[in-house]
Amino acid sequence: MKLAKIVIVGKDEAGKSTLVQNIIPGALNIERQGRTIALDYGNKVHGNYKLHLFGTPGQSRFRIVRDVVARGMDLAVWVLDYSRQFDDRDHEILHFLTGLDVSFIVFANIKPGVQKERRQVTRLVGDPPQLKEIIIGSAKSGFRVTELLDAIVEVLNSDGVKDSNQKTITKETKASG
Ligand SMILES: Nc1nc2c(ncn2[C@@H]2O[C@H](COP(=O)(O)OP(=O)(O)O)[C@@H](O)[C@H]2O)c(=O)[nH]1
Ligand SMILES: [Mg+2]
Repeated sequence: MKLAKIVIVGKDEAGKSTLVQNIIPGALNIERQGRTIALDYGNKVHGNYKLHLFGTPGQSRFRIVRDVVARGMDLAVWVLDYSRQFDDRDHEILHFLTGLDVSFIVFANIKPGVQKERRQVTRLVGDPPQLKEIIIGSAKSGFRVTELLDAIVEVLNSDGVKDSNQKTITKETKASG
């Protein structure tokens, strides 16, 4: 079993904490009045990985927390609520993600009344090399959350994540499950 650190980013109210709770019911959430101020944390075994999921705060004044939590991550999941304007905070996140040598997956969260189209996501975020997958789903209902976990494991396997003793990087083909 390999370990992976997955960091969930996105602006406030995108659905990051909801997603972590959906994947790991009862996951730790450090919040104040509903706002994540430090992090969400939970772990889950999926495929050949134990995934350690860290949700980060979305408000820009807590950006430092995100940057610290993100250190050493193996993969990022960007929860994007595109029922709202793609604004400066989204551009900041895009800039953050494309400035790193780490793969990311966009989880486009369905909120009511949104046209959920993949090409709308690529219109917003472009097609940077780090972007490996776009999953359109719902953090709240759990729609396509299993597909998100499958995609996480698939990207980790194709990136070749360091195993627990760090250093060794193994490129390997997708394992079953
Ligand atoms: N309808 C709907 N609402 C959602 C969904 N995901 C999150 N929400 C709501 O959006 C709000 C913000 O969610 P939260 O997980 O706290 O966002 P965070 O700030 O990114 O952690 C909450 O009221 C959630 O119930 C979803 O998939 N569908
Ligand atoms: Mg939160």
